[in-house]
Amino acid sequence: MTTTPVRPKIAPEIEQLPLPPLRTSTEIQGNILAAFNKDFMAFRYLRFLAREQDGGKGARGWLSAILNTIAVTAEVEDFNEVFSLSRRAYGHDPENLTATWVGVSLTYEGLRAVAKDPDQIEADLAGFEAFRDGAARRASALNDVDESAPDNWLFGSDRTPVHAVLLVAADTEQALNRKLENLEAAEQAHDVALVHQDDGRTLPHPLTGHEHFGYRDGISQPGVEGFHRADRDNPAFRENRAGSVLVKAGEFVFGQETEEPRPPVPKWMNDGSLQVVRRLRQDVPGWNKAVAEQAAAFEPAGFSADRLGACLVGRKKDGTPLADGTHPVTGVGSSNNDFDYRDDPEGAKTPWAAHIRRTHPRHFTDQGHRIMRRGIPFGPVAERSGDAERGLMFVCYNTSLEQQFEFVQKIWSNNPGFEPGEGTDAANGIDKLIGRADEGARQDADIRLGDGSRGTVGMKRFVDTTGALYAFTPSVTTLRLLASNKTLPAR
Ligand code: N7H
Repeated sequence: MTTTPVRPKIAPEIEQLPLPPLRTSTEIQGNILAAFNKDFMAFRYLRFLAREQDGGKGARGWLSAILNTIAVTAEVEDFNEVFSLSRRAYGHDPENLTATWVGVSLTYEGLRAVAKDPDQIEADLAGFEAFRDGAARRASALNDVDESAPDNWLFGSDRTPVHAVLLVAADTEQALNRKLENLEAAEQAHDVALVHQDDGRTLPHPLTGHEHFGYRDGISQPGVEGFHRADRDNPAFRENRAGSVLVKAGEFVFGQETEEPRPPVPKWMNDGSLQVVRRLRQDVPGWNKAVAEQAAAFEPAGFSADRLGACLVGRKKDGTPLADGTHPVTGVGSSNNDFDYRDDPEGAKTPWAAHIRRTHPRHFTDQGHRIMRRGIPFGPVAERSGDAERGLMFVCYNTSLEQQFEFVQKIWSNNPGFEPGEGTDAANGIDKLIGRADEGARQDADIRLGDGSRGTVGMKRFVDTTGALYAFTPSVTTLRLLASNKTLPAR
């Protein structure tokens, strides 16, 4: 019998190595470790209408109906690997290679509504305070106030509670709509109501791969031990991704080793993750105008808006970091992430206020505060439709909201007294892209560059939270147990 190889053999030696253990997981849902890298996405926030009358029967029926459409790590990464190998081998996207993926997550209330024993959920999650509270109750601690307050949210507030979230990802609008029709039918059949839907879209050329302020996104991600291979010469880093440190898998998936010891979790949480979804509206004309005005006040005169924008992000619009690279380019893959801030303790090249430095201070901190980002823009580009809303559907996965997502937002981005470690004088203001300090604290950021350029950026934030939630993304086994009303395995 002849078999046709699925993958192009551009690197036979690597092809023959055994796959890392998590790479073949059919338990861990897609998008946690293996990204839903698709141009068309829908976020459906759902509520179980009949849970009080039927004791969760409808919700379980719905879960059973969608179970076999849930994408898992192995299939998503197989697809992504073939896709990128073909791109590298032939220089263009492979033809006729498409896939539509669905992921499902449950909020704390959603889990309690579906589970056979809601008291068990409550007891098992006693240590997960942020998840139990939900995003709306954590809003004021994260300074989601005024325009960003839950009262104004499209989903996730007390007015707009959510039990489940579906992420649907496809290659074309038609494929996405076809899948959405099936999902809608399942919802209707089981008394599941749509609270709100967001549509994520990759921006059109020339902004493809960039977000609405114009900056290239999706460059820096943690590598994951047991999912990505280690680089042969630098085993602390991911293969073919210079600068991408390998982080313990337990930071993103329950049941695996974490960077620092954490209390054990019940068995039913294994192979699951905590998902953060934030609909972050961006005021693009407001940002552009303010950055130009603030740059004009810098000394000496002539400091450009582009340069200030790059200082606030830490990268130029094309993704080039302000930091110098650590190693010369030696192999395949992009080197635009191969840097740290070791030679720049004062922020003379990459200001401490820069978004990428604030959200990941690299060697100034340990790896216990990393997040796996899976965002996609929503809304039309600013020049095409001035009035419509636009922004970023920010999604990330982690296993401790307190130590990871909330830590980054609150202890780092929002904090004018930010202390990354000893030997630095970094308390020079907040992350002006996403940060907001406590009321009464300083809301600005000082920038003092090596060439003597200097100024203080006092503009307001042009990113508002317009919906948010925390959800649990269970393993396939746990989804099955929930759907069939079985008892969940404890510790
Ligand atoms: Fe951020 N932006 O377009 O300016 N982000 N981000 N982010 N972000 C990053 O390196 C952006 C947000 C992180 O490892 C880049 O991939 C925008 C939140 C982290 O070096 C750009 C919004 C949080 C990193 C942006 C937004 C983070 C990162 C550079 C909201 C967490 C990696 C591209 C509208 C609380 C840092 C890249 C590293 C990178 C933008 C939100 C975190 C361009 C517009 C809410 C950890």
